[in-house]
Amino acid sequence: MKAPPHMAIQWFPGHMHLTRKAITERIGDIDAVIEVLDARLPGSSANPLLAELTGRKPRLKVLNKQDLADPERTALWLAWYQAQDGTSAVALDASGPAPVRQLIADCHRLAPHRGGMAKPMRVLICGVPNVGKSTLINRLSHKRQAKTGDEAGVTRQEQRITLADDFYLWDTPGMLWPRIIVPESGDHLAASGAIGRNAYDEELVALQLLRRLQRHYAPLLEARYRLGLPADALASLHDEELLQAIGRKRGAMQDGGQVNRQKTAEIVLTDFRSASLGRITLETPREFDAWRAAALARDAERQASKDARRKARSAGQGAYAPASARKPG
Ligand SMILES: Nc1nc2c(ncn2[C@@H]2O[C@H](COP(=O)(O)OP(=O)(O)OP(=O)(O)O)[C@@H](O)[C@H]2O)c(=O)[nH]1
Ligand SMILES: [Mg+2]
Repeated sequence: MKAPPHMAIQWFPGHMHLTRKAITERIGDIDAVIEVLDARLPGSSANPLLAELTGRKPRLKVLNKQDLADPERTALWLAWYQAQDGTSAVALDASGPAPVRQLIADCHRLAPHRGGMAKPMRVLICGVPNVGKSTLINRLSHKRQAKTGDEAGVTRQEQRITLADDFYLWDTPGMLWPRIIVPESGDHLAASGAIGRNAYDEELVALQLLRRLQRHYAPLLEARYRLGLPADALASLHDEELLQAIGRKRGAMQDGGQVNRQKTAEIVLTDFRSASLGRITLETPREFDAWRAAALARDAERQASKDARRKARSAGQGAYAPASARKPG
């Protein structure tokens, strides 16, 4: 079955429920929370429930995979977060020799009363699946203590990692939230690899990704696929035509000489994920804010009309019970 144009991911596997529960139970003994975001989609990879789950614990946002993201946009996001009260944010590359150890100093700054054997620092690391939590932890501890892998859902259980005698980290399984209200976020999370392969339609996600790229990164598309089109012509192609053109160029054909759309979609997604297309960020703070505002407005409207229908129904039942429902007098 095909998903609607913006796929709804109604998805909350069991281990995510457990993670949510584990965070709630653990949070009392935590001194700081590191929220790992994907620098290619900082808004969409931020868990809207996190504030609720972590209460008033000091939080640090890490924009990870900055090596894959557009540096100009990463600067926009950092400025955006830093302008918010009580929020610190840094951009990192957990897989490279970046100044990851600066994070340790950041945690001490966030929770200055902690440290020493009697009061060890306890830091919880959370974020969506596949964003690089375990990689970051391994980099911090200089050891391969946490299992990592290039797919969603590698870490299955909360795990405590000892960084030093007075510094503990908790690695948690990647977590999504029960309902993704902003449709663009669902698409971006799927494109980034945060969502298990079977929970979305690759063709639809690739088409949406191509539309985003046409708008902001047409020259990168041309550089990668050599379609022989000037940037403005490429940007105005129908997404479906663009997919077809890429498929033909890449020889992703099927019997009968037609383009294999599934295979082409996979090529586009792989090229985005590996940054073979170049360094790309799918959203700016302003765009994301506008999407969220629109989504919340649509949601409120839906809720209001649902409430109105329910009210009408119950009023109807009270005042005009159908004859069949009345007891014969
Ligand atoms: N290019 C790049 N790749 C990264 C970075 N950090 C992590 N990765 C890769 O991203 C993939 C996922 O990393 P993990 O550390 O397993 O991610 P996780 O957040 O622990 O994932 P789950 O346990 O599934 O929730 C791996 O293939 C890592 O090598 C980064 O900063 N840059
Ligand atoms: Mg992990």
